[in-house]
Amino acid sequence: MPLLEGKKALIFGVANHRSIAWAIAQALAGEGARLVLTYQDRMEKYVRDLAEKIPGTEVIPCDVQDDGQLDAAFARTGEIFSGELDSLIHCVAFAPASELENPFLETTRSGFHTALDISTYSLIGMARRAKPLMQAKGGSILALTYMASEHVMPKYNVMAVAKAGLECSVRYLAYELGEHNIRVNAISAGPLNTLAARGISGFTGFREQSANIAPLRRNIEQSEVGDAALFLSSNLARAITGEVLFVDAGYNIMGA
Ligand code: 0WE
Repeated sequence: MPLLEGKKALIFGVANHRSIAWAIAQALAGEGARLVLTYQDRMEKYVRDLAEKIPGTEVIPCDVQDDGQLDAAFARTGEIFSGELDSLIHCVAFAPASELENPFLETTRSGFHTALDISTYSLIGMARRAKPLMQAKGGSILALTYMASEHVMPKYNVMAVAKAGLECSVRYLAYELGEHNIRVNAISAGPLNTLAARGISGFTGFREQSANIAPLRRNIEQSEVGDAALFLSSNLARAITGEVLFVDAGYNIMGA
């Protein structure tokens, strides 16, 4: 039997065919999951075109900075999935470009606010709304993080603070939702060529360098994050919660 036969998944963060969220969508659907994808306004066309590749997939708008839109997205998801949700996938992050270019010392109050609102608080807001849909049978919540939350990576700046907060939120959510058999985990992915990474100067060189250092001597692919997400979303990971799983070809273990 497929790993996610009849399971219902809600995925935030598909922007285009390169999105990690899209790789996760394909991995979950490949094992029998039904999907709802949310999109940010300007990405509607890309997300609709992608959704058509997976029959039965529904697409709904959601700006994660707007509580009303989060309410509406979870209400609609409840309607589509008859009041049940098994898997919630959070693949959303943003900091204003200037905050990733300027020195960390120059981080603005508004840039900090935007980065932590979109990249960190949104997980808490989503988890609270997912709880009533998952309460009956339990469920899985998964977010994406990055190693720069623990080790300095030049220019990741306020996003590192946001990811540190996200990982800590994963632990607190795992604690509070555990009694409902709702598991909360994160995947810390190695660098991938996505829309989010393309806005970063010197990213290609950075990826080449990571491949040389990583024990597996290569970079990762989106599908490898998709497969790890499938595992964490499935019954195979039923005793795993509050965890950050590195999917980075081993890069994070290196000291030199
Ligand atoms: O989490 C990320 C990127 C997130 C991101 C990217 C952008 C670019 C466009 C957040 N906000 C924005 N804002 C924009 O205007 N990654 C893990 C990819 C990434 O970003 C880096 C990296 C890597 C890897 C930034 C500096 C150094 C390495």
